[in-house]
Amino acid sequence: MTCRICQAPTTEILDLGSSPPANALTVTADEPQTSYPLVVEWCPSCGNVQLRDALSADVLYRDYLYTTPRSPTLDAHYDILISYLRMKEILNRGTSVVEIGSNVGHFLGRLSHEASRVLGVDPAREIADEANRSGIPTIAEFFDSVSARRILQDWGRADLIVARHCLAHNESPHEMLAAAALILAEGGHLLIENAYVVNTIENIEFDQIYHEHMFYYSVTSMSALLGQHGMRLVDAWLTPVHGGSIVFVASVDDGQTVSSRVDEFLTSEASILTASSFARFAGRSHTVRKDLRDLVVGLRRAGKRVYGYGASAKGNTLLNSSAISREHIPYTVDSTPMKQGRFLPGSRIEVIPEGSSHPAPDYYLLTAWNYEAEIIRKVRDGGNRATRFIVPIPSVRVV
Ligand code: DWN
Repeated sequence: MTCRICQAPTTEILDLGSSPPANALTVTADEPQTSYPLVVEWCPSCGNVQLRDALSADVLYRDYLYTTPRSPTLDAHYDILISYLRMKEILNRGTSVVEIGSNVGHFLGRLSHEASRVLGVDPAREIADEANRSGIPTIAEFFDSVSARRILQDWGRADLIVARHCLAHNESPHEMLAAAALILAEGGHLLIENAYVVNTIENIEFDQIYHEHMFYYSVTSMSALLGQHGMRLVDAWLTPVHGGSIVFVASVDDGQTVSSRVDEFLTSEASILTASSFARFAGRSHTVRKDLRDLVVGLRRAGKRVYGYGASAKGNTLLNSSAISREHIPYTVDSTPMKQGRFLPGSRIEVIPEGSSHPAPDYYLLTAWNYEAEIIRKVRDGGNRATRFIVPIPSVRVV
């Protein structure tokens, strides 16, 4: 296939079979579902890692169910982001901020106390409505050159454009960056955050591979992408959220000082983003999938009850690629009202509220392992001292 960043030929890394979109939870357990291939490939020329098959944004996002959870882990991350932006003098009381993929506006709500004005852009209609009800001005549109022109006309330019966990979620990042260039004020900045491909392959986070994640960025590939749009990477740093993410800071102003971290990442990635690293990632992914299925099947055969914890997108890749279904795990607990009562795509596991009346299981499979400490603390503080936890990534273990 062809790299969507630099058009060079790509090499297949991992084929996880076909599955429905990770957030396509169904209303009934037998609702027909369409499955699509999940094949990851790598571009040796620019370092880009991408899905071979990109689904249309309408299929993925118009009736989207993921709402950012209220989480101490994420709140602490928002504090770090805001402190960084203020320290770098990118954010102050006069700053105009647009957030792409703003979801229900948790982060934008925090930024609204630090900036002069904020605007959210999110294509999921129900989620945008929820953000507006909570006072975060949000337009229910995809961020592209059409919506950008309307923002420019109706709202004005942005000194800061935030794109957390959404630039990887779009078949054409070129369209998003071209649209960003239309509304970015002179001397403005972009803050882009996504899962970091080095964490994905080194921590065997194959469950980060799902149809929404069309790109798996590195400093190498992000630099190549930004360069095609007259933008420069001026800083990059790691954060542990969502299993290990990277924050990119870009500017169109050539006079900006570039942090030494950028070159340090480029150097380290040159020895990590290699064919042998990807082959090791693929091999260890197969091992985790087999170990997880063997453990869950064995526990079921021994009469143990296993529930999922967290109806996460990554959890659906973990379950479906490990051939684990509702015959092994009858329920998954989740805090998201829109997900409760629905059924997970592919596995057809029913989603039930946290603290539901169902008796606690013998084991929770942490399909939201990125909140391991927070979830275990919540379960224990709730008086459940018996249920044990299966943590699947980077290798299957019981705690
Ligand atoms: O890139 C993306 C990341 C940032 O968020 C999106 N494509 C979609 C989404 O991925 P995810 O669904 O894997 O994200 P989370 O935030 O890891 O999902 C956690 C799930 O667990 C949510 O449905 C909420 C739920 N949860 C819960 O039930 N109790 C979460 C916490 C913290 C809890 O205490």
